[in-house]
Amino acid sequence: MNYPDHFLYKKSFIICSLNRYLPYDENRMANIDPAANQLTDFHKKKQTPHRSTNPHGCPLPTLTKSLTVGPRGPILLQDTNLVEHLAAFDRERIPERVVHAKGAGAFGYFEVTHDITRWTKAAPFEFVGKRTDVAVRFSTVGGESGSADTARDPRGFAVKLYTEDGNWDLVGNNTPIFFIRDPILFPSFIHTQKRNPQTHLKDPDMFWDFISLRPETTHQVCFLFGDRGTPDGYRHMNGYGSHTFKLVNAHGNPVYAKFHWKTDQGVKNLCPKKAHQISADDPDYSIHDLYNAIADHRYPSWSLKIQVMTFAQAEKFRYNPFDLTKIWPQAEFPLHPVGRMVLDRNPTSYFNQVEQLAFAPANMIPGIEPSPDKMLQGRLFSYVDTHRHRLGPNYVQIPVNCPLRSIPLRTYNRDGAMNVDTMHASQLTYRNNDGAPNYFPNSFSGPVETPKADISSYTASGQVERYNSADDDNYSQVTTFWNKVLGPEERKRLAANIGGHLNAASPFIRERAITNFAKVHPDFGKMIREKINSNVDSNKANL
Ligand code: HDE
Repeated sequence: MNYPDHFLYKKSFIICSLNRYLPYDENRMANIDPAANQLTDFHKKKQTPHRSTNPHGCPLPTLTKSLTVGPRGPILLQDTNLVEHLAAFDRERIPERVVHAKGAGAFGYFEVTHDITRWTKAAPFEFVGKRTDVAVRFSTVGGESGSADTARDPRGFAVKLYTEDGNWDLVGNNTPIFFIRDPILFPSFIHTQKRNPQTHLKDPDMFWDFISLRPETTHQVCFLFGDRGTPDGYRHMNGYGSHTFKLVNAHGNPVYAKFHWKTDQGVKNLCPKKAHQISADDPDYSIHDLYNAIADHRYPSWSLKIQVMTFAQAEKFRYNPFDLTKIWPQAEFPLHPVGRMVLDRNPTSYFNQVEQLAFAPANMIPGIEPSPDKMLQGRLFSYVDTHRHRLGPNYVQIPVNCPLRSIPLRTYNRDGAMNVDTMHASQLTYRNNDGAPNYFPNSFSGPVETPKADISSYTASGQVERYNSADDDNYSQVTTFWNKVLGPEERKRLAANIGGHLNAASPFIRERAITNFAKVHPDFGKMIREKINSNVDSNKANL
């Protein structure tokens, strides 16, 4: 039998959730790879098959024989079941996410463990012990939907909380900071992480050209090329809301805050060699690991903590507290415990519940508001825009995106492509608004306004201008990171990882990048240069 490579690999080895290599069949028999057993488990539950139907519910006489004139064809157009089958297949794929295309999803709940109502009136934090349903999607960023899970890349950490005041999406990463601080640079930045439009290859020149021309990327690059750049699956990494948000309490008093999800499994990373090996052996390692942990009832959890900054502190703070390339020092802004998120349910349809899962930083609820962070402001637009393109204008009616706890849901929006709000209403909360008027104001008990849900008022003033933030202190926090956070071995690994990658860029780009890293610390630049030189020497030795 001519198995594709992927099958051969599965037959011989599989990386089980315990992170050991075991022969595939042993894993199966020991039932420690529930993902691999999915079909067998289905078969055990369902001994007698259902009849198959076409999508309109009509029984199918055959699934293997087209309708032809004579045994050799041609095929009749009358074989509408064949036509329907091929047409559905032709349309199976939707556009993948332009970034974060590869990912894994799961469901569970968030539970409040500590009262934070002095800072926010947001529904999920109403009282200690309150539980809110969540949907989570973890992802890599740069690769396509078939790319390897263990690539060096930031990881997405997106959480949707289904609250009574609507869905709140905290769409973060596994890093507390980001590469850039002005959203106008995002498309260019992402282009440099993706493929060269002529060669369709990843291009180290593009990557390092941009990075070295925009030194505000330095801080995040040091996370990316450090140990945390290759986390061991999704369960062993922290998540961060990253931006500064505004929290508002029931009296309308605001503070600024940052969200941190701390993994209860402990942070665990893969060394570059192992990450590389796994990318060949099990490119879906992280999906596999998450699925099996949940199927085995080893439910992963994260503790939510927040940092809080008052408006008075923000005003006097020594740098821009809304700059996404910088952290807030925990010595000055300590972490306050809030609650715990547990993932205890796997998706039953990857496509419906994960591929079509749509997060948007704009989805905020009363008690949580945007700060002036320019990056966050840019994101408020971008996500809903991409969903309309990727999933269609009524993407919120896809059950996983529906604000299921916000009942009754009443909107003056109507119709549009794929509006299904009256179909099987038991699942959905729209139901054409039960016949309520579709205009406002009206005299017929149409849904009314909720002034209390409005954002807290604030003053904004300043000269309208395009401000250049390129040199807004790009190095001092990175220097602290190098001097105080990293130990000698971590520094060596960071410099070696950067040197190994930078080596592939053109010499003038390399020089510019080394000059930037040397501004963090002269040793840093020196160690990167040494790594590059050692690569050159070993290349010569290999000739
Ligand atoms: Fe995203 N980002 N992003 N991003 N992002 C998307 O939305 C965008 C940024 C993040 O599992 C896209 O639905 C802009 C920061 C995650 O479905 C897109 C900017 C952070 C996910 C988009 C940023 C993120 C996305 C692509 C700069 C961490 C995956 C598909 C202003 C704090 C969510 C989609 C999921 C996805 C735009 C920067 C996290 C194109 C314009 C900073 C976790 O809309």
